[in-house]
Amino acid sequence: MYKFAHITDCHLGSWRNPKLRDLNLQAFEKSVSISIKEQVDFIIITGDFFDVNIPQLGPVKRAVEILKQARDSGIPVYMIYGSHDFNTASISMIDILHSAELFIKPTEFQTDSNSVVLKFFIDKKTGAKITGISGRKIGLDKEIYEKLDRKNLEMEEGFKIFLLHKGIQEILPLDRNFKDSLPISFLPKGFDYYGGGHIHKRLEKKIDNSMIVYPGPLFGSTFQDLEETAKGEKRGFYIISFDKEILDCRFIEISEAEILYNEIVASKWSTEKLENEITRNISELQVKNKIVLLKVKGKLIGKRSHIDFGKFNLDISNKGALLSFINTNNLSTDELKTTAVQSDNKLDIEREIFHENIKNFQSESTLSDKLKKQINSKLIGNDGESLSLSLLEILRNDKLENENTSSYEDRMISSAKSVFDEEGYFYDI
Ligand SMILES: [Mn+2]
Repeated sequence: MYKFAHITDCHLGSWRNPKLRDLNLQAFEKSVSISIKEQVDFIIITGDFFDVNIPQLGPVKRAVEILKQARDSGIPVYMIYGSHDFNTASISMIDILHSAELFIKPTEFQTDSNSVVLKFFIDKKTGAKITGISGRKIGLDKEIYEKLDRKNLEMEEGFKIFLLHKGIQEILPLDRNFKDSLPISFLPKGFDYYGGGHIHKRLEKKIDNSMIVYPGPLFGSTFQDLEETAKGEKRGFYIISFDKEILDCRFIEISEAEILYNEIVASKWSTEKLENEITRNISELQVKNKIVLLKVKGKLIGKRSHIDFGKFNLDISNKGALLSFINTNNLSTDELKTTAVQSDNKLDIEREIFHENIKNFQSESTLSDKLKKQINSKLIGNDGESLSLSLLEILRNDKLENENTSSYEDRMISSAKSVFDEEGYFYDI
């Protein structure tokens, strides 16, 4: 009997928050160390290994070390790319790992105008025949599937695995809208195992003698992922046992941190009422060592800016939470009234809008009085208006061609800081 592990959607390097970024890397490390302990014969990874095509070097170093652990244990890794991993216009980090032979990419094909002929990669030890198609940005891989020479693949004898980074319409749950999926008829029939990535939900289905498995992300890369984990979605990977056919599919849960999700729905509440409800809610929560997600939604009478959400975050942290996030995206208020402006040119209109809205500005109550005073002197009135206009000017800069999101963000942040440099930083001494 042989075994392989199926891991997907690691999104290594995702999360700006260092604790979350680390938990995500830990989840990957754990999945590989369990695979080594279980003595699997090989590992398959079905895309979105990295979160962006040029990730930060810290997570890359960890990823390389972990992949090397598998290699040193004699376990080959077969990996296809996901839509997040690469950019067709330039070299991506994943290509460098591939050049260093940290994994095998079983996606080679020959093509002419009418057909795409995929090549099988035969795993030396087990004889398993592996092939697959990497995911691309929406739609670009559709042509490959349309022209795929399925007959050749179907005629091949032996234990066969097909890897894809795309949803299959027939097995996706109906209650959610998944973009970018294909009908099952586009896939070659009769493979023993179809390993899927891209869908951030665990799916498992047997059709005739074939198993179709989407393990879902190892940890998750968005707040929606974490919210679903908190609501009971299990995260992890699969270990599959086989000889001439599949003998067993086992899901291994990876849970690096408990996630607590809570919702507060305001129904035309005053700011005082909402503040009291949040305080009561927080006092009742058991948050120790948990990631806390608090969603505050509904309708508020009064100004949202009068509620100091930063303070509530601090309260949750002080109770021992690992991390806390308060999401107020769906909290509507009547504070965003239309601002009437008189001017007819863009710059004056912008200045007037800042002039009107800056009146609502309030600094966070947890700051020291000294700091508040400094902040107020810079951010309110005419100074505040000039500062806002300079920042707006910087925000007009678009992402450059081939510039990835994190270097774009770094560039924007350092330009924005230069505005504060001229004006003077805020010091709490
Ligand atoms: Mn993904």
